[in-house]
Amino acid sequence: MISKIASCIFFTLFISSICRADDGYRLWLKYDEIKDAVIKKQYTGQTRFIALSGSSKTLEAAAGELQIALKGMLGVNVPTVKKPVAGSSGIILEILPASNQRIGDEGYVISRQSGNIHIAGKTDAGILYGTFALLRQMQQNLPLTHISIESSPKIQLRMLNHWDNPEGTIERGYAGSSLWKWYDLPEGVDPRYRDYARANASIGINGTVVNNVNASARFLTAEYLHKVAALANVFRAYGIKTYLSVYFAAPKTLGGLKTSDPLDPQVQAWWNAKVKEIYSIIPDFGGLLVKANSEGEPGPQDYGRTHADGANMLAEALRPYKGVVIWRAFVYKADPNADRFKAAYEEFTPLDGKFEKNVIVQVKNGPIDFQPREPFSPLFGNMPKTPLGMEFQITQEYLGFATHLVYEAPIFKECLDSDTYANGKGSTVAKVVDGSLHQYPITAIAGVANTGSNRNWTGNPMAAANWYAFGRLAWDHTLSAQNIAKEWVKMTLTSEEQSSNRIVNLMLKSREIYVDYNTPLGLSRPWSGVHYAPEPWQNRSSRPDWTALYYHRADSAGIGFNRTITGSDALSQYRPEVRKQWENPETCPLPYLLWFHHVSWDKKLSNGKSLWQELCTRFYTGADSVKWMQNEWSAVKNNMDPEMHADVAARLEKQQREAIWWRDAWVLYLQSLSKQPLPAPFKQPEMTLEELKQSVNVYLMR
Ligand code: GCV
Repeated sequence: MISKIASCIFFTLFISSICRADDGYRLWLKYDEIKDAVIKKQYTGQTRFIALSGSSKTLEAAAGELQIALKGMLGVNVPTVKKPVAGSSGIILEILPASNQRIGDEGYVISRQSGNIHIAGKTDAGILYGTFALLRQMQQNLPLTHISIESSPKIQLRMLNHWDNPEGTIERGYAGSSLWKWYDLPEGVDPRYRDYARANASIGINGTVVNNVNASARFLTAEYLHKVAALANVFRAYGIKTYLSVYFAAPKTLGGLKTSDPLDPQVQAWWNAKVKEIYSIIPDFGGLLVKANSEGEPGPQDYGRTHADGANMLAEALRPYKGVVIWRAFVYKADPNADRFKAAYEEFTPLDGKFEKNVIVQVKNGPIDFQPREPFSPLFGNMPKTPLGMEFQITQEYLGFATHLVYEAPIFKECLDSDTYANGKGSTVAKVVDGSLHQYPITAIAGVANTGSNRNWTGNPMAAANWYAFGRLAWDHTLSAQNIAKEWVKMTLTSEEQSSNRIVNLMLKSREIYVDYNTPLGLSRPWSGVHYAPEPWQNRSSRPDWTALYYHRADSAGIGFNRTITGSDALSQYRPEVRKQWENPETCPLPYLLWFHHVSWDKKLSNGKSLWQELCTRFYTGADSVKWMQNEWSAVKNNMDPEMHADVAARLEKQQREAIWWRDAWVLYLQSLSKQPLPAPFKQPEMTLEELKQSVNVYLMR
């Protein structure tokens, strides 16, 4: 029997959402009534019952989801039964034997047999994923008559990383405050947690790290562990394990020990006891995520130990419970002579093979920090004996927060499809991460979440597509950015064909447009500050690698960071096939040019323009293209919810202004160095450089 309470919660939220304009709360799980009468009739005839023989919270969740969805889409109350009803057609949820070779543990098979739709999996979670896959088909009004889908995730741990703090703020969060109401927990359990779990399960996410990697030791107190347990209790039915980020110095600060040295037996004993306590409170706890010796966080190097020493100590504590350590490779030192690009490789490759079996090293997609475009991190392909997990950022720290529309699937795909050449041609980053290249025993992918307390979860309703795309690619990295966008748009915005195609096209172009006005030709901007306003002139900070100049190196001769052998030689961290292409400015792809070369303003590029002309062209066409985005968006107005349309339209308007702001800041600043006129037909910005700097200062004022 389906838990009445659970159905009731879903239903209340669901109905309250459909009674008003679309506020985005339902994300891609809208289940609006199907307008096409023929399809509706077909579906109704094919889904007269839901048969489930077993019983578990996960199966109840699957059946409950089907009931809500069918009620919404078809307007019928579909009963759950123990056995298929003879003479009628329905959906059968069934467990496959563990020996089944066709699918993995979390995989599913959807098939048509004797008039019924079978959703089969080796585990209840597999059936739940299959259920959502079926609903995805129905929400797109695809025929079910010969449905035959078989799918298993390519990566084992598919996680969200929340950078949420105990007081409710979110580091780099742009959609309100934390979803987790720490002060109400563990007694107060917001029904929204279940909807969060539903959304994640629908895209195959099976793990969530609930707190910031800049971790507060508070999360390790019994008080907070019980709060986290209350969340885990909700997530469990949806196949989601809960993880925590930990503060490496907790043995000292929380445990009162004299040290947090990972090789100190007392420290090991402290972590052993702490982990035991965690599992006594959260029996299916997933493991620990650690940011150590990075940006001021404590770590094993504080005691002259290595990252492996630190990770292995935690691994030992977690091993009895089959928990994992996820150790981040995001490290760099404040050395004015070093190239930050090289830091992670230099610190981690010597440790390859030195980590315990239950350790995963989590690597950001690029070598620096979630830039609008980065080459893939050279760690991928260079640690064959250490499982490397991928860390993408879904939240738009460098992508215009919740204002600018940037569809991120092309960013994720670009990295996953990059060839590391580690084992010859075709050794893509995706094959490293899914374990197939080096036969990693555990595989993981994480996305830094963009969710928050805003009613629509992600601030910009279009940013929900990035959450969706991350999950879909974490499940199957071979999916295309276009198909993912199509699914999402149909389920979320509009099923009208022309409008849907228009929005998909707009989404697919959005990232390149952003790069053009923001960081074209391989520029980057991880300089300190809020990561929103243009400040290419910024040259003062507590550390050199937190200035803009450190990254773009613009001067009177040209612009870009020389990472060839005559410069920092970061390129030597890549395989020869990659290095050879990128080290030669003539063959280096234009999108990466300034990542690797300091190029003179007059240098003729492969397209015949000088660097200066090409940069200006990108800045101007990028900013102009936002106008095009606005027009495209206007054109779909009549085919989608007006409230949601207006919300995005307003954000695009601001994006348009800010694209010009970025364009002008770069152009004026670079012009002061290049001393070149703007190429025709571009017009000189209205503000002077000084006025523009002033406008940024005002923006940054507290
Ligand atoms: C959680 C960047 C961000 C920080 C973030 C850090 C990290 O530096 O600006 O906010 O800290 O990356 O990934 O650890």
